Amino acid sequence: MNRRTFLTTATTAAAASLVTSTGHAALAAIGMEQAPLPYAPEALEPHIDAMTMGIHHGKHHVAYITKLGDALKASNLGAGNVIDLISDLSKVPADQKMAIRNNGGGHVNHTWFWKWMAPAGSGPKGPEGKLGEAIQGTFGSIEDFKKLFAEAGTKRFGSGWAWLIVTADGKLKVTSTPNQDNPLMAGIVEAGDLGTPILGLDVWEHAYYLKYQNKRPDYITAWWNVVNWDEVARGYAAAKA
Ligand code: MN3
Repeated sequence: MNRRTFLTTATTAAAASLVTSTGHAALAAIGMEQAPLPYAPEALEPHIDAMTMGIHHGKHHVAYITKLGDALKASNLGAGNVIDLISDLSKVPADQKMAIRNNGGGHVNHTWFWKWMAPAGSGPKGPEGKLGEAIQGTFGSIEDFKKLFAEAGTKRFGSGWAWLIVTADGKLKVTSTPNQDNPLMAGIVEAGDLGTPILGLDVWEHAYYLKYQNKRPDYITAWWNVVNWDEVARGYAAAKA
């Protein structure tokens, strides 16, 4: 299996883990598991350090999954598509809504986040092809897009995410959400900021504090080196299809 095949397989597995049913003891009953990282925890060094990746994937993401499992059980909701569930929380009992919003968002956002990164130099250095053209057409230039996206991450007060989304009318937009909310969450996110995320950046302190401490802008600058532009282009093509 070559590297590209491996990454594609791992990405597919990561997507499938949102809906399939095997593995992880705590989740067997509700039909979810956590996919392994599609690269070694140290593979994103020096931009993202191995200890941060290990704790982030092995502790933080696992905690979201475990708590999501508890909340789904308490809701009498069985195995299903977590993305569909968090996109429309109306089926969730009131007393479990916040837990499913936070931990379902946490699980989905992190599943995406791992595949939106790849070792520096393993793929294109920036957006190419149709995605590159759309970014330039929308934001003026790649640099202008990166500046806007970085600002969305830097200005997000407290914990949250910066996003590049494809809106329902097929346009690109940079947005930001607090906590573990994401741009699919209708009724929670402002209507104009709803869309399909094709790139997202975790700006919770747990994503960068060990290496960057209070310097969130330095983390964001370094993070561009490990963006998996092939995966972002795949997401763009799928969202436009
Ligand atoms: Mn995180």
